[in-house]
Amino acid sequence: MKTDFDAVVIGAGFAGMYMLHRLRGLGFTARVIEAGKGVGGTWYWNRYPGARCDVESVQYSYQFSPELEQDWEWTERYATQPEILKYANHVADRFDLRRDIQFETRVSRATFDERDNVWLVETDRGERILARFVITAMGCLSSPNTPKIEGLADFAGPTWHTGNWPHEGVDFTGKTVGVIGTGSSAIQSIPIIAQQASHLTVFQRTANYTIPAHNRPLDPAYVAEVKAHYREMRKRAKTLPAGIDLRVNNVPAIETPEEERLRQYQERWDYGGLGFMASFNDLLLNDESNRTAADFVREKIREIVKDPKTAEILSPTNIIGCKRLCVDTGYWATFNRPNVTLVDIRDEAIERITPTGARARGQDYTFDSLVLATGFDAMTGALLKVDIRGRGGVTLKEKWGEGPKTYLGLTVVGFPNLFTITGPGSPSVLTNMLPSIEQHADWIADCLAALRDKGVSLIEPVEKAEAFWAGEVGGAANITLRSSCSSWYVGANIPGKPRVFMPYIGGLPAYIERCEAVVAGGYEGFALA
Ligand code: N01
Repeated sequence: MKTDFDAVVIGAGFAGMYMLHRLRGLGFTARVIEAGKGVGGTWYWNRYPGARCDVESVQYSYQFSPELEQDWEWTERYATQPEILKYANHVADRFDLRRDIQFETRVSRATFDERDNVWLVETDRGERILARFVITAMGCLSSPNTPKIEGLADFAGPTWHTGNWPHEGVDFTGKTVGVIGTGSSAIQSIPIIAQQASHLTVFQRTANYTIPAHNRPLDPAYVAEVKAHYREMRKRAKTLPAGIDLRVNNVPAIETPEEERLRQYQERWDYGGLGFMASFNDLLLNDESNRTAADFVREKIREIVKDPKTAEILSPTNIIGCKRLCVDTGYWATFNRPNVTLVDIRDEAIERITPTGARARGQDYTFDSLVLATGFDAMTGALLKVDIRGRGGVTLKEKWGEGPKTYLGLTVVGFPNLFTITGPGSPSVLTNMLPSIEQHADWIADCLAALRDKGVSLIEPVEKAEAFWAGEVGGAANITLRSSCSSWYVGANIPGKPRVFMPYIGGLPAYIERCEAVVAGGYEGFALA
């Protein structure tokens, strides 16, 4: 049957953009459908004050084009959201991507037609597009979570979600502001909002760990050095579980004398960033080891935060690195400011939002602007917002009723010719997203080319393979302490969401090896027709 395109790609963030580039390079026709007015995905929507990536800029970048790597200049150790968005736009221009991207359009439904083996993709503009393949590139953290707090709609002032920030920006000068949440987005924005606002009230449900960024402008000599050795750096990164080239101290904390342990933590605290968790190799495997790292950070909080009661409330009690570790600039010290109030809502949820603020712990807090830094319906949220229907009219929502199941995080039984870039069951959010995206897009592109060469029109994983992968994902999760807390990794932030550790935590090298073995085995685990 004649289709409009070989593939429809949903989303024009880094995943959709690179997918389009690869498909075009292989001579496939593709249409990318994007809800925003521009490219950039997460960096298009998350424009809150202080937004930046906490993977270092020289690593949080595409590696498919050596020319792009050499030409682009990152200016800071951790790139700001505007700089990353500029980069995304540069890539779109450089590779002439926009002509195949349809902006300001949402895919509302995608239905697999079993008779003709095609996908019918419908949009909120009323279009009906036929394609052989559907490739989702919607991001893992792109469906903002607005909690159901009583009275939220009655708040008299403006309410913003960090994940859907106004493009013209928000000036908090002279405003009184309430922030709900203390995850990465809050930890980045709170220091800046506190500097602008006349008063800031922070509502904290779970105290979080954060490590100083020690962000700085990049030294041209360092950049030249990176550029001269980009290939080696990328190669090293691929050998490490998170796909980030950082120094791993491959010894257990538990077997290290206390003095040396503290020296190691201090060195990494001074260096800054996510590498703190690579101080030892057992921090996410052994409770006791983990406690040594957590104690170190709690001690830092006590040193920085002057009021002991506030320091105590800010001190996390859970496993460090269980929820996503944060990276900050001046977060703890912000709570020494006289214009900042911390409200501990761990044991008592906010009673209600009132027209002039919030009522919590029997007290009224007033503010004229409200910031919801309340995160996302992670990994499955964006996928399930689209009405995706596979064989027999079964929806993806029905299929994933008890939690997502995929083969390699890339494909789903009952949904032939559907690929999910960085889908649940992939390492994605536990890794540097850019190389993970490229690995997925490359795998999909190569797969489509192989199918074409073989004259195969249909690919679908078999039950056994999907069950095997679910076992691998669950098995890997059970070994680590990361599955032990109420994080978005397990869907705990969304009431009613099945509690399943969604990403694959076995590490990028093991994952890549598996993906390559599947191909070498003639697409082992898939039925080809
Ligand atoms: O969201 P979060 P985020 N009442 O889910 C609280 C990536 N990211 O946008 O922990 C009160 O982490 C919630 O409390 P609790 C990164 O992967 C990266 O900050 O559920 N509070 C929590 O404190 C990150 O992990 C970067 O108890 C409520 C907060 O809101 C992910 O995105 C920057 C509540 C949500 O924290 C998500 O980060 C930013 C309620 N009803 C984000 N509901 C960088 O690269 C939720 N909360 C730097």
